[in-house]
Amino acid sequence: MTFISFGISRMAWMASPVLVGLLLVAAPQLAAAATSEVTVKIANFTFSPADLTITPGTTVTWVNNDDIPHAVVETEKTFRSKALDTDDKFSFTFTNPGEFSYFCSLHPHMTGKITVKK
Ligand SMILES: [Cu+2]
Repeated sequence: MTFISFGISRMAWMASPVLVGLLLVAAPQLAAAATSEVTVKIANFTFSPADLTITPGTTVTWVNNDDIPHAVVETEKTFRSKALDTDDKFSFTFTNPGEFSYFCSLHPHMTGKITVKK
């Protein structure tokens, strides 16, 4: 009995620095992810801002302020909205670094870019 409880407490003692280390590594990233939200307006057939740089974990929300429908489609189909009517929104959370070019599938001359930098 004494031997078993000694074994468990020793395991817990060995594991705790690892757990604390994991929390220290994970906590700042969770906090950053929770606070990063950016809006891209769609108005007058233009994405605004059309060129946006963010960090991983950021959620971008597109809002259609025009009186006609628009859609947001990434060139390599990383994300794709349905047709957005007036005041409709579409959100995508970027987890990986990279450049993401997108356009409106209804008006392909409307283009924008999201750059995700570490
Ligand atoms: Cu459009």
